[in-house]
Amino acid sequence: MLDVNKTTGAPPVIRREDYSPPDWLVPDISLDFRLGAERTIVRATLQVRRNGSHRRPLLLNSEVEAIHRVTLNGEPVNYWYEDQVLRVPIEGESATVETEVRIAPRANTQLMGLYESNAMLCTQCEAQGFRRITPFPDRPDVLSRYKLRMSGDKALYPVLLANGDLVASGEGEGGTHWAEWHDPFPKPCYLFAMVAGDLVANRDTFTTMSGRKVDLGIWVRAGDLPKTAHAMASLKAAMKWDEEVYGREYDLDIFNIVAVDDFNFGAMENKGLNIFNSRYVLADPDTATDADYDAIAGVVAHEYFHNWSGDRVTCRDWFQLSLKEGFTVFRDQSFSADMGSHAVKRIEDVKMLRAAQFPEDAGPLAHPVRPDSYIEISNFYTATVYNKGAEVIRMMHTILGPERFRAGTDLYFSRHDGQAVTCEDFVKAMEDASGVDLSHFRLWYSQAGTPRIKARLVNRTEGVHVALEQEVPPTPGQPVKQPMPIPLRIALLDEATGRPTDERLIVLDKASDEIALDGAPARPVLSINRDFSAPVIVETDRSAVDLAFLSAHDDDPFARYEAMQQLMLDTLTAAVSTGGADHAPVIEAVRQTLTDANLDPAFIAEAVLLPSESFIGDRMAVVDPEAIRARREALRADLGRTLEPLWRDAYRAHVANRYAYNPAAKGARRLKTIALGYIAATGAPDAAALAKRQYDESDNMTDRQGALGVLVNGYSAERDAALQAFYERYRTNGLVLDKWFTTQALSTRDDVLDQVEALAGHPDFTLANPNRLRSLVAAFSVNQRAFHDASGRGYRFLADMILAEDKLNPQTAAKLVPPLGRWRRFDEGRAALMRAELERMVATPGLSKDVFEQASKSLA
Ligand code: B3K
Ligand code: ZN
Repeated sequence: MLDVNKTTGAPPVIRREDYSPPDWLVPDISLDFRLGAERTIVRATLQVRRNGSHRRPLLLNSEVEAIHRVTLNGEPVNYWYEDQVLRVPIEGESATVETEVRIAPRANTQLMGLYESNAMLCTQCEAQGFRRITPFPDRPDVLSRYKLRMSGDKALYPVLLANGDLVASGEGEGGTHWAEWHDPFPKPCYLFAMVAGDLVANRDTFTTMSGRKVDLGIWVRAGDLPKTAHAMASLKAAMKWDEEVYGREYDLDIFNIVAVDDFNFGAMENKGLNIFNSRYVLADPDTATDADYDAIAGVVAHEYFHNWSGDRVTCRDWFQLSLKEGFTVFRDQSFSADMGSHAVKRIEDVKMLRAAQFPEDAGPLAHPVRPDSYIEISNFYTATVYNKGAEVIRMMHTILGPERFRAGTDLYFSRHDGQAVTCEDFVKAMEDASGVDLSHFRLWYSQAGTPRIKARLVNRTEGVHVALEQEVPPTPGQPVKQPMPIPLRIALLDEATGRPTDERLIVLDKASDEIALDGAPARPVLSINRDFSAPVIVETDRSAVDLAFLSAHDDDPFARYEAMQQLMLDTLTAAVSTGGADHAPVIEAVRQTLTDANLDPAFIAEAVLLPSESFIGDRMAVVDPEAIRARREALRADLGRTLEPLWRDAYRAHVANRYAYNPAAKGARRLKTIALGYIAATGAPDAAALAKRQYDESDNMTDRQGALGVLVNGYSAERDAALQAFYERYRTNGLVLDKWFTTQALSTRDDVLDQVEALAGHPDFTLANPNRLRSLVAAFSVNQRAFHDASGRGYRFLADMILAEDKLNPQTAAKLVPPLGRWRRFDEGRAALMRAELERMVATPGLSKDVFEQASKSLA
């Protein structure tokens, strides 16, 4: 139901400045669940305590099917239920409030609260799902100790799990059984979880740094057990890493993970009982790609790390979401870098930031890392809060250095253990532990928009200087910006020898500045924002020659990659605006990289890939999807043809013998398939056969999906045969079938829209499963050329899907809106068509506030 302002008809806006502490605390809660998929009865006993001196009633958020009973200190009470809030008048300073309600897990298509997925019952409470289970003050600064009892049919639900420790279990009447779980750590209700289902566990143990043994379990359906080894190895590695790098020890005797097929996002860090989208648990070489393996390790680590950064120290209110998410993403990125290649991981993280966060920061949905207002908090689990938030933490790490940063996190955890705190508390702990003043730095939390830096070298009589300017663009609600403190790692490379000067860190904190660089060589070339030290866009006056030089010599791997990307981007944007450009510098630079025997194949693979079509579009005043596609394909074909012998060498050199999952084998697989793509781009007559052979002979999903991804862009018989074979082989494996949908949605063929529309009518397509929906619809919306078809068909398709999904699952529907909000970046014809779809959505009766917020803000 849409809670609306009675005069304007719009749903209410929640503002950060309106925060006030809770009127009532709930130190203890006991829950009793009588489980059933059709109906579950929930009884809750809340011990409540007045917080401060006021006479206000106890307010409980409640979005349940039916409220059966409410009592106060054992007596019936005159409660009042309106606008999904249950108000209980209380005279004394403390009381016992009991409620009994009914909920309907099977009818819960929103997948928030208690719901059914594949015959299992499971929960999702963050951010505001607990109110769909039982009436409660559903806000993260109300922390409670939980006791839970659940009972249900033993045959349907042989396994009963919840947060904390199992304290008792037994048999009940009529084929039922029960279990009691107590969680000793006070927690906000968004971390509540329970699961009932027919599951088996991969069990293991971990001995903590103080010698305590922790029982680990990864719970899945029986047939999936062989696919849990990688998740378990990742979990143990993460537990060890958090002890070594942050001094954080696990605190309960049990840590469980449960895999669920129907899940709104990646996974959830509930205390002691993480619930995961099965795509971030299940893997074997036949069904999961290297990217899947890496993502599993990253997400398992992320959720585990939340045990401290999120659970032990949680958020005061939802505006502080980046307190736990930005910090935890930084922690998982650092973990994955330590487990593999720092250089490649940094490149991947920056690619992700540029693909998801930069466009958000440049569009109508731009918001600060710590937002000021929201209509629906689910819409703020964004790349800004997560990925830019992680960059903000990383910049503090860079400015303070690793030792002082660690002193800061130690202080943060000890000072705030068991509390619900703010981003400000985190920065304050960093300041207090390091003695470094971060007052100006706080702007990174409050100002939205990606800063743009202009940097150039200037010769002064005293020597070489770097001249810097910054500009932070206006964003909704923030027309004028202050200059930000921007940490930039800088070095100069000697054009004669290729040698770098010592790297130095400068912090640009004014609108413009000029900084002397000592010890400059005679012919210096600027290497800046090394390791991507700040999440900014850097413009320089470096020539194609300079960029090619850096792409061959820069000693910072990220800067080296970046020089090549910049060279490619400059070439492609020139080609799009003038209709043609000199490809030679790019071809030479790629040749150099491909033949540099000192480089790791995984790095080469990243370096030789052209920037994506959307990234090219992001750098243009008006995006021209057709021209971008045409010019990018022309450069790809030219690179393919001119360097064909090198691509064929690279292909042959990296045809792996047998599958192994390690950095070297992963890099070889990646470079091999990229080389295959370039061979196909030449139009070579044997390309389809080569790809089909890779498809047929591969012993792993990375190679198989890679081959399919190359074939799907062409018109060969091999393409149809491989797509058919893939479908037949994996039709019963939902996660792999998602790849089949995605690969087709990303095709560069002209008829992709027809294909996508047909796939939406495929019997295996469903709106009920968020993974499947995203595999087709979200994937299609990033296929720039196809989605932005001048007819507007792509826009209509997306809007139809959003409206259909909104009826089932508003949270997941709303996540699909942002591509339509980019209309300002396109020509008038496309902009009008995109706006028309947004207007159609906003005018739809019964629209959720989730989609309303995204669509109405996108129109503004
Ligand atoms: N904290 C959850 C995300 C919940 C999203 C709610 N809309 C997973 C994570 O970031 O670890
Ligand atoms: Zn998280």
